[in-house]
Amino acid sequence: PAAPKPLPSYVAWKDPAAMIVHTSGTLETRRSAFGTSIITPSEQLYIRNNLPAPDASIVADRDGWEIMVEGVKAPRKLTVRELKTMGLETVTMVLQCSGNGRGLFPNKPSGTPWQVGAAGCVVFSGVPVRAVVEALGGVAGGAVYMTGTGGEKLPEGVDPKSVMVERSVPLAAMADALLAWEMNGAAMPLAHGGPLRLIVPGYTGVNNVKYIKRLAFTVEQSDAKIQKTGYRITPPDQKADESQPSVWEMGVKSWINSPSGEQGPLAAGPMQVKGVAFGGIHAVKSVEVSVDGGKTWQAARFVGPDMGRYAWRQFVLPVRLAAGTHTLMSRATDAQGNVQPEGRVDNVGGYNNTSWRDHALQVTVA
Ligand code: MSS
Repeated sequence: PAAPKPLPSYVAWKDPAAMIVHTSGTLETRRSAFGTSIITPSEQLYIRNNLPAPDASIVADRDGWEIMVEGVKAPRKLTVRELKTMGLETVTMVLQCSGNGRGLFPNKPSGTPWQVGAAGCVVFSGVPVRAVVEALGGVAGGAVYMTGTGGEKLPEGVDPKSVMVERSVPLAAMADALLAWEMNGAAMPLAHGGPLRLIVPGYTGVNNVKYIKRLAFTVEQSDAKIQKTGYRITPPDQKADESQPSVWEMGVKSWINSPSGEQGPLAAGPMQVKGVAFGGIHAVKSVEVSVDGGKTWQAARFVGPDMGRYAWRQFVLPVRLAAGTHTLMSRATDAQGNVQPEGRVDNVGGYNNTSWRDHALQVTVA
């Protein structure tokens, strides 16, 4: 096998043993690296950059970073220093790429073949967007979307709209959204969007715009390519267009992290089946585990504190496995009674794979 790719220099501080480097802009957390203490350490959190990360000079003066707020009664530029006077909230949440699980689609859609590791559970702190909006007189008439623009320098000689990271989400998402400057108890790393990142709990990764330089309340969705035709649930064999659902809210999902089968045959006898479960936009309520390929299911137990609606919960089920091959899988239910589906919704981009069958693990017991 080819030697593992080294960490790109802008994320040289990541834990190399925990990461699978797909490309310089796509790094996945190894299944075996998810511990059982809920929070994903920043050094082990996945990375997805649609554009090269900005220069480190943008975090030299974090408090001086400016964001333009538009589509409010009193639009204006605000510095992070000013935002810090306007409010403070903390949210623990699952940050998950829209394409997490793409590598489990049998037809191998183009894009990074993520397994389960384009996700993590992290703590963000910042000012609630609604506090900022209130301070600026409220949302201006007619706006139904919240649109965030990333602060990357765009490559020259190409249409800016074709590359810029600008995402619109329904205005309702403002209720729990933050402009965050801190992650996991430290200043927001540049690679994760420092100095300032838009946080939209319950929505897929792409909607959480890094190095945000503009927040606008808009009547229309952004006309950037990443919004218009990118990140849409495009049916197989069709072309992406604006009539198809945008990849926004996350659905109920779970997977097993251990035993992973990665370390070769397991010793027969007692073992703890462990994994993560989350509801996406709703809280997760319960999770079941099957060790016989989905024929029978047993309720697993959540371990550790409940960190709120948007966080994942880790689960455990003690089992005894005899010699042979076993298929392990998990299936979560959210607080609204939505059950993680057996199948996936096929789509060109390979987005939103929550299928419990696709996430099954084969383990060999000797
Ligand atoms: N933002 C910006 N500005 N840029 C870019 O590139 N990306 C996306 C988000 N945001 C971007 C942004 C994506 S796509 C994702 S996932 C996320 O981010 C990730 O994060 P981290 O921190 O992990 O890297 Mo898919 O849906």
